[in-house]
Amino acid sequence: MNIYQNILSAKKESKKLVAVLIDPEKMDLKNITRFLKKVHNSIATHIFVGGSTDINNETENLVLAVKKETNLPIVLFPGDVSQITNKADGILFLSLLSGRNPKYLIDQQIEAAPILKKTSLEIIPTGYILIDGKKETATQKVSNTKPISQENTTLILDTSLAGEFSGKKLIYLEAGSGATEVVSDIIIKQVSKIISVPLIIGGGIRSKKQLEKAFTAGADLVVIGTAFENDESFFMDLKK
Ligand code: 1GP
Repeated sequence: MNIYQNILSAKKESKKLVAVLIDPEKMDLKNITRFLKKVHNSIATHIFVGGSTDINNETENLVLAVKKETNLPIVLFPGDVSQITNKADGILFLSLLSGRNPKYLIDQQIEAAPILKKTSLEIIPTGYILIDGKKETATQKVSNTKPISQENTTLILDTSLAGEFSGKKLIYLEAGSGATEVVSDIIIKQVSKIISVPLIIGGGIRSKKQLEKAFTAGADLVVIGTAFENDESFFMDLKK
């Protein structure tokens, strides 16, 4: 499975991708079969696993449970180095480019490197950029960094470009889990125009309308977590 090549091909063919984000702290393993049935009946193309924290070290168990029942690619979206498991298919190797906290710019990556070297995970370098979603999010708290204001388009564009020029294969604009304001279509439009690597958008997307708006603006892959956790009937709107 070559996750990145598939994302690139999808972008080329203008096929839009949807990742369901499963947070190991929130998903009860007992519900995984029922949950995945809904995922499989929906337009979801990827499963992301991760959260800002995973206090009980549930990531590996969750990945194993998901893997048993899906053929969709399972991609780690880790809050930190403790959430790495070889049982997944790939990992977003994130650098928090919007922040100035060395821990999330390079320290965690150095700690992760020797662990990743021993795995067969597909490593996908990703520039992770927090955008103000009008709600203090877990990522902000944990990373002790501030998001970029949606008004500061220049900084968002320059940060995205700097990410691409430093070799990031994906740029991820993140309004934060449960954001009350999603990344605006104006920003998505401008960033997707200026970068040539695929663009991921996430944070606060709760309706098909918002999802389509993000796609029309230029998102290649949209990540949805909270909307499925709170109301699984949302999957009905995203039926194949
Ligand atoms: C958060 O981008 C993801 O890391 C998804 O956000 O939970 O708001 O869908 P939501």
